[in-house]
Amino acid sequence: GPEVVTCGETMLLLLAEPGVPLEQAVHFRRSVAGAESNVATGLARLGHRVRWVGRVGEDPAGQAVLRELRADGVDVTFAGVDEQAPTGLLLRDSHPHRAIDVQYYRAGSAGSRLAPEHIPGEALTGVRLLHLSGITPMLSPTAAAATDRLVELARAAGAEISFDPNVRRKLGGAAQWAQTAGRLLREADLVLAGEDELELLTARSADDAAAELLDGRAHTVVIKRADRSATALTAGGRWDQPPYPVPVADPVGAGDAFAAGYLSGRLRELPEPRALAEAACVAALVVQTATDTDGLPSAAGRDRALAAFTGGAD
Ligand code: KDG
Repeated sequence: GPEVVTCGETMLLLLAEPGVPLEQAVHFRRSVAGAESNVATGLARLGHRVRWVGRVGEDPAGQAVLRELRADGVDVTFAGVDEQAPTGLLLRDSHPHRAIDVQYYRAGSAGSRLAPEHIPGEALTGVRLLHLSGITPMLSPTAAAATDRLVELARAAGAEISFDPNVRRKLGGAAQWAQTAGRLLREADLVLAGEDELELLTARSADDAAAELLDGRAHTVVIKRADRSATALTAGGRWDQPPYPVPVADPVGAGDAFAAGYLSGRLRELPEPRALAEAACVAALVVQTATDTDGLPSAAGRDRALAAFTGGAD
């Protein structure tokens, strides 16, 4: 069985040709996108056994989503097909500097109709880690109830819970994010969050929020900063990780790549600085390529890149 389970909505992505604003774009590349399945793909390529749970429509987009996940070795045994609703779509452009235009066509989608009854108890049997994001509970009340069920199942299985808020302002206002994702934030054993996200969800500075989470359930909080550096905080100390300098082609997916890199390090019980370095390395590989997942490396690819980034010093 899998070591890791993730759950969320995965959509068909239509990505405009590089640099062209969405409104002007004529040529699109088809890919798949979903924060949690991006993490699953990242972990699978790094050699971990990982399962994605979610719903797609009974349509070609849904087939494409499942086929791509399967091709990367992600277990989709517990992915479901909704005969009444379509697979969600995401259209976006990409640009290294200006803000990226993301348009969702996901209201009422199959993924957003996820509900607790779609998650059988066996979905988490023997699992070490459940990874969730704040997007899923923001999709619908039934999807929020599904994340509650996953949290219960993870606890019953003795699995850890990692959480990335992944705040997407198009999915709701600040108060709704604070309430809905804030609840999951406090259930997590391991938090990976942007500085601004921690501020939004807790109405405190990121450092105060981290201290409070560490006083609660969390054993580790990783804060990702706007300058792309990161800090890991635990009861045992604090470690800073600078970003590896690379040319950015498409920054979307960097957070998911960072999470996959970091969680892989933690699953292999590496020391904190090494897990952070691997996280930064995987993120640096993903931002150099188009789509959310093109740049996600194999374990060997990660090790080669990290050796190059650190001058072979590690
Ligand atoms: O994390 C990258 C995501 O933004 C993308 O894959 C789509 O899940 C997605 C979302 O809801 O924005």
